[in-house]
Amino acid sequence: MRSVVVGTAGHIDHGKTALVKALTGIDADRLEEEKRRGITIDIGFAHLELPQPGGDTLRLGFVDVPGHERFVRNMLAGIGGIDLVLLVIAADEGIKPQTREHFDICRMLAVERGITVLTKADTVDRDTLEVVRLEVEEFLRGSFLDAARAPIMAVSALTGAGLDALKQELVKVARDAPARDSAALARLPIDRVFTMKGFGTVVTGTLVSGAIRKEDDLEVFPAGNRVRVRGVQVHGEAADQAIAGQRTALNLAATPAGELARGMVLAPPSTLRSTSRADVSLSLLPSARPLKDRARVHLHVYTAETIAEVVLYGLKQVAPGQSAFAQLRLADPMLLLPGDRFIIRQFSPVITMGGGVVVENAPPRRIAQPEHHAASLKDLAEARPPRALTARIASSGMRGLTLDDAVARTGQRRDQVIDLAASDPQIVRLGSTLLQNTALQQIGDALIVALEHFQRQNPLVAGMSREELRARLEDPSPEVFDGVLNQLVKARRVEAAGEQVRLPGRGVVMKDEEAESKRTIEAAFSSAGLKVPLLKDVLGGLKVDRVRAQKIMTLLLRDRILVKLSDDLVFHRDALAELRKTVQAHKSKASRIDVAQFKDLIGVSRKYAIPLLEWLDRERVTRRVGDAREIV
Ligand SMILES: Nc1nc2c(ncn2[C@@H]2O[C@H](COP(=O)(O)OP(=O)(O)O)[C@@H](O)[C@H]2O)c(=O)[nH]1
Ligand SMILES: [Mg+2]
Repeated sequence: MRSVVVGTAGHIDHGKTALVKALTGIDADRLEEEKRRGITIDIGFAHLELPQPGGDTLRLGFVDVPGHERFVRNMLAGIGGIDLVLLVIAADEGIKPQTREHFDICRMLAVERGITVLTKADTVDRDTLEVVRLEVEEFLRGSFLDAARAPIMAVSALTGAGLDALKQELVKVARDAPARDSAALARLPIDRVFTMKGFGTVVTGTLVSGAIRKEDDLEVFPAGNRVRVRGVQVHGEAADQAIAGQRTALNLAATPAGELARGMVLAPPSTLRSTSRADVSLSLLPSARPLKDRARVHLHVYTAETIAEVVLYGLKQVAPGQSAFAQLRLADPMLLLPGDRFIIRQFSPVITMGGGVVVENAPPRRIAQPEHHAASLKDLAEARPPRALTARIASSGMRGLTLDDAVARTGQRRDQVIDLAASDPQIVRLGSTLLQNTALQQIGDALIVALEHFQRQNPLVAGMSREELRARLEDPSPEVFDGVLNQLVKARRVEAAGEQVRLPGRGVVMKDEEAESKRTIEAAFSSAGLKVPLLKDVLGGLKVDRVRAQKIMTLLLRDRILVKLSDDLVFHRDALAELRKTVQAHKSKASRIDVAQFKDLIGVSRKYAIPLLEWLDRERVTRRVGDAREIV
């Protein structure tokens, strides 16, 4: 069964609510005040099932919006996420200000299809109807509702004339509407929250992507709290799940209605992130005033609204009718994803001035070259999944993009991201990081250059420690660094031994007496256990001179064969490993140990005991508590 969401648009009193009622039998004006005053104040809802050719049923969810200029912000909460629009124009009045404003909003939100409906056809004669039709055709020329593509239909909600033809046309237009992405992560912008006797809290909205099932846990954005779905309703009927493109009601367990509000969004927990900054492409209406850099505007995205500062990239202002890339800085965080459409309204007086599309929801904080940045945004703006992911990985350069970031920045599920990455030969996955093959090669080349440089400068040193080498590069994550290094080792471009990395065949060339001295030093410390000799005594007894002896020491320390705990205390790594075991084993007898007990346990003097205990603290084998140690 196919579901589409239909929105109304048009000037007040042009017959939107009457049309929805004539089509569905449902009065979308649900508020007491709306009924009393006879005008729509907030968005209302209705639904209709129509048979489709081929026997399948089409489900239409209607969002009826207010036409009054004072309630445009309510209209905006309803119109985001619709699949097609009914642009309603009364035959006896023709085009009015909110006909224009609502139509502009639909265009800015990139609504792609709809039907223009001339209502109240019963109130005018045939000639007048034709005049209005011509006026409307002229008004729509070149737009998505151009009469050459989208029909203009005359109806009367009073007499029912034209309603059947309109229903048939709805089936046709709905058939061409592309299905929303039900495979992506679910997102439900909340448009209503209420309490139902015997049920508890209910929220409704148009599910813009993904699917929501009974018993799902969801996160509330931007608040961050969790809710559980006790029940799902689609088009007023209980369902096991709601899928993208459906008007959806969720009954939430143990969540007071006061914790939720229009503008919040529900999505799977720990996947997406709210943001206070977004890079966007925006356009101004020809009727708008110029938009200055740093101007404040009202921002509307789906059912949410906040105030945003518009920071232009390399421009002083945007002229009416023009487009530009900009960063929006939001007064309140929102959940935004690339491709989300938005409307901006002038700060004061509040009138619609333009709209656009979110390009990036995690833009860099500092932009060194705004023009260059705008160009890269152009690439990203044009990229739809799966290209959107590839483009983001490309722009992440040598740092790469983690799977978590990829999910939060594209709205694709983790397994989709993994599959996309796996199917693209240009992309490599190292653990949880994705990066471009070319970036991987760049890191590899930079690593070799750093290593060559180091070994030229330090001919007596066998190699570089992994950490030091990583620090010389543009700070790749440990898993990227390890991945690159492993590849280089496999390709025999470098050699890795424990902590040390070196160019092949570039081990230290030692003279015989140096090699012998190295063995002597190591043996002296190895055999001493924790009762180590004084460093100067060991060095003094070598066959090589002081400078060489010092270099050999440096080597042993760099390779972590020896570990220095203070100026004159050096231990062999095996002795320290032994110490660690002894202390850990002691835990079965006592979880605490004081200095005296420690001295007894390992048989050393206080002079040794203190630095050793401090080393154990640093290694997190023990934790200092007062004068004693807790064994962790
Ligand atoms: N004669 C006639 N009156 C209509 C028709 N459709 C709506 N109306 C009347 O026009 C007024 C405004 O209609 P409504 O649906 O509330 O307009 P909305 O503000 O666009 O929702 C109401 O008094 C309706 O009864 C129609 O097709 N024919
Ligand atoms: Mg109405």
